[in-house]
Amino acid sequence: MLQPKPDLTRTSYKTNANTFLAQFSRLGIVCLCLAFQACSNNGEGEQLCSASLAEQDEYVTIPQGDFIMSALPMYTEEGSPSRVTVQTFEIQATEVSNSQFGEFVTATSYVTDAERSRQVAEEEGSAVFASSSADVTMDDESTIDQWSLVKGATWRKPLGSNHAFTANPDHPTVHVSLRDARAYAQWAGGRLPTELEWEYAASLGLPDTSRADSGAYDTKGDPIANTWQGVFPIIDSGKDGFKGSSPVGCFPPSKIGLYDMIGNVWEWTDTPSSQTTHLIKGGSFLCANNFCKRYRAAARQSQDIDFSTNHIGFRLVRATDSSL
Ligand SMILES: [Ca+2]
Repeated sequence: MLQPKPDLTRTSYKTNANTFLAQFSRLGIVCLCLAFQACSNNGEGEQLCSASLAEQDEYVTIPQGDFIMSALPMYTEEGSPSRVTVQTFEIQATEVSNSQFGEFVTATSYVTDAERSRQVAEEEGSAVFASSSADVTMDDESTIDQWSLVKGATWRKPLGSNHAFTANPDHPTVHVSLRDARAYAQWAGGRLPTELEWEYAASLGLPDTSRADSGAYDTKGDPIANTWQGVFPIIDSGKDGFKGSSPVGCFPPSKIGLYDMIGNVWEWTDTPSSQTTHLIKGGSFLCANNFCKRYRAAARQSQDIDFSTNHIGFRLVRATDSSL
């Protein structure tokens, strides 16, 4: 049965997690979460990384072909399956990393929307989610246990300027708006993928297109992408090796050599869903079985184009040499 689309607008980022906390508290599931925590690992997992730094700059050629878009839909907004044809293009093997985005900022002195909002409006900021189980250093006064709008949360300081945590160069860059992602793309000589291109590339790489979650879990139920294991938003067991984002390319590549198409961070597309929103794809480290099974190629989410969060990044596409 299809499930309704959640309301994830700018203001509701603060309320969704609170609602779930209240529900789970009433059900007494906190005890269950403590059990999860007892058996969780430390979430570091850096040793799992398989993509080399060189692969951060690589593109994979996607051949012309057709595929079933919106296959195995799970939520209302995903619509119905349909066969569509896609022209050839190239797509980045990994999500754009902080290191790559930093090169762009150094070269252009670009200022992101999240950085601008910190300067111009008291109520503005970028959305941050950090659970109490996240492996980051926080002081007592600024601990965040659900979504919050945080002034000073930027790609440089994903949890805000008051936190000691500084962006890892190899993690996907986050707190980027659509404008920010497009600016990087123009500088780097690429563009953002359409939803069609993104979903086609993700689908080609799935281990088993007959299983909706085959990009996130293997046939034994073990994670093969960075999502959330445990009861969202209370406890992330980190069974996949990471609580929060992971360095780009830390999980096995897809069948066609793409990393993190499923999970890690959502990715901007250049496909609008309204006058003020664009579609994001792929799910993130916050997608959990009990809340957001959007760790699938067909999943789609609308996102305010001038807004940013710590679980949305992007990757680029470009024309193939033969089509230039
Ligand atoms: Ca994870």
